[in-house]
Order: sequence, then structure tokens, then C-alpha cells
Amino acid sequence: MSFHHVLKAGALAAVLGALTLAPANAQTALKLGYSLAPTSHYGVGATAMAEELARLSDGRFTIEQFPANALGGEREMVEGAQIGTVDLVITSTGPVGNFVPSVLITDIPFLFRDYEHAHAVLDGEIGQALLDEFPQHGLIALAWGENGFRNLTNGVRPIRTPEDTRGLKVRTMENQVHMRAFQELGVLPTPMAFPELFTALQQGTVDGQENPIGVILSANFAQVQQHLSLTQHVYSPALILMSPMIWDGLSEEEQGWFREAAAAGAAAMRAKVREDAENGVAQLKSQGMQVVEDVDRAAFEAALQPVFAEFAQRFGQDKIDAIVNYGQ
Ligand code: EAX
Repeated sequence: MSFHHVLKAGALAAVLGALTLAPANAQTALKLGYSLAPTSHYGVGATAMAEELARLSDGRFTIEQFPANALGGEREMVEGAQIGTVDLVITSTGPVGNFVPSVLITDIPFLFRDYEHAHAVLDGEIGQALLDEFPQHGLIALAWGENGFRNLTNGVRPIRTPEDTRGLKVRTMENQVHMRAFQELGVLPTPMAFPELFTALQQGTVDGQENPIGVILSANFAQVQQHLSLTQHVYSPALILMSPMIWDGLSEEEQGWFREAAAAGAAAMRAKVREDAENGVAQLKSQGMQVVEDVDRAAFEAALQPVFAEFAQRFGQDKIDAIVNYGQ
């Protein structure tokens, strides 16, 4: 080959190389799934995250939202993130302990006293240590979001004490800790994915369910449940998760944008949870729900003592104490 040809071949290779390289301003659209409506705390969080990501990346990364279980239930979305069919997920911790077992400790009833306590723990070193465990289970956890304190609804009777719950069939999340706690109360816990829940309540497959005020509102459960008890029996964290298939291909700077954007999303989510918790009960009353406000929460907590002993065995009393006494 003459010198002239070598030169030509080299120029051609350079041109081809330039063509296969993505231009610097290429956009990457990512799919984000969640279980609730766009107006919910998850929707508000997703939008805040998308806006912050677009700003930080100068439009390089965009987020396409798939609300209302469009990508499946929470367990399916987490699986999707593991295998790369879903890029981003906002999910409650409900099914997450099945993937990252240490996270289950956060689902223990009456573990967190109030929102401030939960935020301090999750935003501090305990929360960070849990987020750091996700990569070894094939997931990236960008931030702790929020679902809120859960309250019991049912279609049978007003509930004030643990005795009132006896014999009821209550849908729980697919979460061993929640199921065990409800079983202790004499309830028949029925684990079920969230997308099936409205129909199950409507058809009487289950008598009740439990969720934060924002979820009860967003999912229109007042249409199919008459009684709401402000049991606040467990704090329900949420997580903003990402597929390692996307994450591993990002530069450190880009990864930083995602973390920062997720933090903005989580903050917006928490603000909306708080707003719903404050205004939502009145809305649910106006939608016809009968609300028991003076729930005997101490009696519920006392009734759960045997399972607390089991959880101490399973998770370590020292780990539970570290959460309960955090910041004190
Ligand atoms: O994440 O499954 C549930 O009850 C969750 O709280 C709901 O999907 C919101």
C-alpha cells in the first residue's frame, strides 16, 4: 500500500470513528417508574428530580415518567432495574428487603417516632450504610425518599384497639416484617402487589389495607373503604433506585448529577408527604370516610412486644437501639 493510500485509510478511519462517537450534546432519555399517580408524592418527587437533572446536565439527561404501575408493581420494577429493563424506580421499601435484606430493619413497626427522627436516621450514617449495600445486590440506591406513616383502613368496622383488628383480612405489602407484625395482632395478613389492591378491596377479597394518607388519597381508596384509623403503626420509607446498567456507564461527574437530582426529588417528595398528612384526612372525610383519630397506639405497640423480641434476634438489638436512640 502506498503512503497515499495509508493516509486515505487513516482519514477514513478517523471519519468513521467520529461518526460512531455520540455527539457531545446527545440526549439520553431514562425511564422512571412508580406506583402512584403523577399528582402523588412520588410524582412530585419524580418531577423535581427530572428538572434538577435536566438543569445540572444541561439537558443531556431527560427522565420519562411511567406512573401508576405502568412498568409493573414495585417488586417487578426493582427486578427491572436489576436487569436493565427499567432505568429508575421510586419505590416504597415494601419489596426491597427481598433484594437487600438489611433494609428490612427500617420496616419494623413503631421504630421511628416521627418524621424528624426518620429523616435524621436515614440521612445520617445508618441510612448511608444501607444505601451502600445496594450495589452488591445489583442495584444503585440514589437517595432515601418517603412514603409516610401508614394508617389502617377497612370496610368492616371502626378500629381503635388491636382487639378491633382481630379476624380481619388485611392486605400487606410483600414484606416479611409487616406480615409477621399483622399476624401477631390476630389479623390474616394477605400479601399482595399494589396494582391488584383496589380491585381486591372493591371485590372484598380483603377487608382492609394500610398505607400513608397520600397513598390512600392518590389511589382513591375512599371509594372502596369506609373506615380509616390513624394508627401510624409504621413509617414507610421510599427509595430512588437506579439500574447499574446505566450507572456503570456514567462518568463520576454524571453520577454526581444523578445523586444531586435524586436528593432534590427526595426533598420534594417529603414535602408533599407532609402536606398530604396535614390536609389529607379532611379530604378523606369529605370523600365519606369515617375516621378514628383517637387510636390506642400504645396498645398496638404493646401487642407487638413478642414480634419485637423476634426482630431483635433477627436484626440485632444493638442495630435497633442505634436507630431508636439516634441523635439522643
Ligand atoms: O409505594 O404497596 C404499597 O402499599 C405502597 O405503600 C404503595 O405502592 C406506595
